[in-house]
Amino acid sequence: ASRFNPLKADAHWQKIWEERGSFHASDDSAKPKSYVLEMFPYPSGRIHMGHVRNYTMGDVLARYRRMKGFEVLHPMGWDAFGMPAENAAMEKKVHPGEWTRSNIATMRAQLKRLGFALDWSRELATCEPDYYGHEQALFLDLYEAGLVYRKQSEVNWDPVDMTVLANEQVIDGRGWRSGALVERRKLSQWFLKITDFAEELLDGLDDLEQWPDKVRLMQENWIGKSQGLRFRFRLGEPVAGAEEFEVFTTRPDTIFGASFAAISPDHPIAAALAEGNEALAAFIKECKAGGTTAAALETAEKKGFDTGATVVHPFDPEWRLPLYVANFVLMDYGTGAVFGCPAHDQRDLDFARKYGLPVTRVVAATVDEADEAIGEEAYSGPGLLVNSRFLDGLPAADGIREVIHRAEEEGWGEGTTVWRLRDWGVSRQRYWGTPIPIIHCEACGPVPVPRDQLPVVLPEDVSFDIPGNPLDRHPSWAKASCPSCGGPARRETDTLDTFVDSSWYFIRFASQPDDEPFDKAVAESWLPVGQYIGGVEHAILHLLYARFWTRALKRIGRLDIDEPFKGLFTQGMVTHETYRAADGRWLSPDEVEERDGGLVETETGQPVETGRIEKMSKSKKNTVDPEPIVEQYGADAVRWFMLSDSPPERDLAWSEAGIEGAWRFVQRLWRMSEEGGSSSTWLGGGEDIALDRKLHQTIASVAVNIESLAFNKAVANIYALANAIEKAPPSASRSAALETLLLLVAPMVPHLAEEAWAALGREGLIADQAWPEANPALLVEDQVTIAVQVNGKLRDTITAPKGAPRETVEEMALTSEKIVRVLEGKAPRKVIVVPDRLVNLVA
Ligand code: ANZ
Ligand code: ZN
Repeated sequence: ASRFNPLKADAHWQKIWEERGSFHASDDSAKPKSYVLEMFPYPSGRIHMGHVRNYTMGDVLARYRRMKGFEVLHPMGWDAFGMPAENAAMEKKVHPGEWTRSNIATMRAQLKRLGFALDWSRELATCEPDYYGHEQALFLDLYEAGLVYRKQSEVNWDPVDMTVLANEQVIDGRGWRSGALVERRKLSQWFLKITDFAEELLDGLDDLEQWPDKVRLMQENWIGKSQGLRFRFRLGEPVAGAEEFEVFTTRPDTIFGASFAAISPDHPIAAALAEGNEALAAFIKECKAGGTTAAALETAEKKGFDTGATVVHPFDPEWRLPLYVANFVLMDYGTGAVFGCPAHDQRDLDFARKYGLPVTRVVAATVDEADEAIGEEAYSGPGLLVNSRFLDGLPAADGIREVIHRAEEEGWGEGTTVWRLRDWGVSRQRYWGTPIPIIHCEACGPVPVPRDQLPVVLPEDVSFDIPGNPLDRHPSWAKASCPSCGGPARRETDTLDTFVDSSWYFIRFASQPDDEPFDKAVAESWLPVGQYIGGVEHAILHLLYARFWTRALKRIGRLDIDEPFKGLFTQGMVTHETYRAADGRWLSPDEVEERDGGLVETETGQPVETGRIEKMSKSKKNTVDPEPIVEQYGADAVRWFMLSDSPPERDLAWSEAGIEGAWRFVQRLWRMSEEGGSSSTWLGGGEDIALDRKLHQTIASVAVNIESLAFNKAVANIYALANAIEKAPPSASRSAALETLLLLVAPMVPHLAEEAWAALGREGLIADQAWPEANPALLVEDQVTIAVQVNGKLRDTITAPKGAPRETVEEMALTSEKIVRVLEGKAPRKVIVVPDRLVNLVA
């Protein structure tokens, strides 16, 4: 037997697929269409194992669907704008474009080396004008439709990177890259009106049945629809003419547990009270120095300032609550003011303990527990209202309705719906992004760049010697004349958030004419994406933005699709053991080796401590570069291992043993296919019913498992079939099973499958074959027990597949050892077979 040589075979078949355009998706195919997409990579430098796993999964599905008769669109491209390219420019003095394009070249070659069934003719990179120019056109479409606006807004300012940070780039109040304490600043920013779509985006989640529940829930929470009450607190004494201010609460039922009121440091009343109160003014200033994000505020210590002012309880004119300015009250949420109920809100409880405010329980599991003290933890669960006057005894949910009702009746408040979702600020003070196609004229204000002047192309000659935005300080780029009045004007120097680029790339993959972003009819023929696969880290923002963008395009009549991604799958990570030297240094897997049964650092011979299995990351040095592994074992073994060990939604621990095992299985498949090569009875079968059954059950279950992305189960099905084939004696069934096995593994180990297919002398590419049909008659597993009688006396029982033919059962009975003995080796005079029940032999 020869060995399968992946180094030769991989390149050979990849070339053939490419020459034949095997994986080009045809827009006008008569076949049903299927769009399989994995989240496109950021060209950071090299492919990592996470990419390999992600793209292998998508590839198996894409290849399978082709075999099932679909016209499959399976494209690849590059999410190519973003900060790392600029950081590289600053650190390595290489132009962001050059850095990005050379990374793309490397990574493209690495992906090709894995033999993915991709339509490379549709490759795109978001950093090229032939992509972002169309994005600019879409931006202007939305602008004209009133879905884009500009406003002064407070941003997170990173004083070291000299840039605005998105909320998620602020970690514990510090810039995610620089680590500098984030400040607040006001800037004019462009916003997309995603809040206009809040209701649709929320309701649409109900229809996304093929999305993981956890992702739908994350989106739901992010959109954050809540019912509540806005009501007015009367001030004990007017403040600068104001007699009252509004608060927002989602728990009006807890109104009798209120022990203080609090307003944001940015609240106008806070500003009024601070006049002539230096301590308060200083407190407000201190609050403003922190980050603006909810997350930053959540982790920051809760602090307040007792203003000395009071408010009147809405249900009791005699009841006064102290008024605080508190750092945890956000100005741009609700009304920027709250009442605090320490017993039932943890933040309020921490606050109350700190400032010695009363804690009154107003919700309890039973009325008997009304006086049970609140300890360290606020109670936010359900229950009955207590210590609440006219609300006593009501379930909390009814209490909400009752208080809203009374407030509306008495005229001091109204029930409302409030959304957590904010409009999407898309301005970035960065070079390496899509230029915002706007020109600022002193006379006319912001004016859209005329369509015939698109794309607005980034200048090449920029310097990164000092931080900040190179577009801003470029000597000529920003100079323009106003499209409207012809007067002197200046280009917008902000670029778009890179999330905009990834909000519509899947549409451009589906259709990419030169003169417009996409052709409506062609795009609609492919969309929505049937199966989208990617990391759960994109569960909120990327998916929400893409959903928004799709709905916005629908609203302006450009694309008649509601949801961009019909099926979503979030795969687990690739993990690896971590290693540490005695002095605490992290060591990479190739810096350690086994000696005398223990791990040592190769260079020093010192013992190594094996740490936890963790996500592969540069910081822990536990990454394994796929490229040398592919060179050593071939693409198929790597692909097989990526699919085999863990359920795809779980983490996969990379191991030497795992890849070795995959390699052995690939070789085993090769040996089996070589010995099975003599059969000409293609899918004939019929000689070995048990094996036929096993085969057809495997055809069916592999299909089901690939369709539901349970790749590890499909792999297990294939192992079981391979074992059954190896145990079976030669027969037409066995030959047929061997060939079919190749079809079943073709989506997973496509190079080996092609090579074996060709070695068998079969016509055409295996990639172009139809998926085998499972014979339903062979899928019924049922075995029956059949009594064997000799002259009417029970002598033995045999088990046979239900519905087995007469001759098969007769043969089984006559070859039974017991029967042979009873008949003393003679043939019976007569054989009566009652199918599935009985064989009677007359001696
Ligand atoms: C009284 C109360 C009692 C509250 C209780 C909660 C529990 P979600 O559900 O996230 O919308 N809140 C309102 N506006 C705020 C602001 N600008 N900054 C900080 N917190 C604010 O949260 C709504 C709740 O968050 C509101 O209900 C309010 O506190 C607080 F047992 O009012 B609650
Ligand atoms: Zn003008």
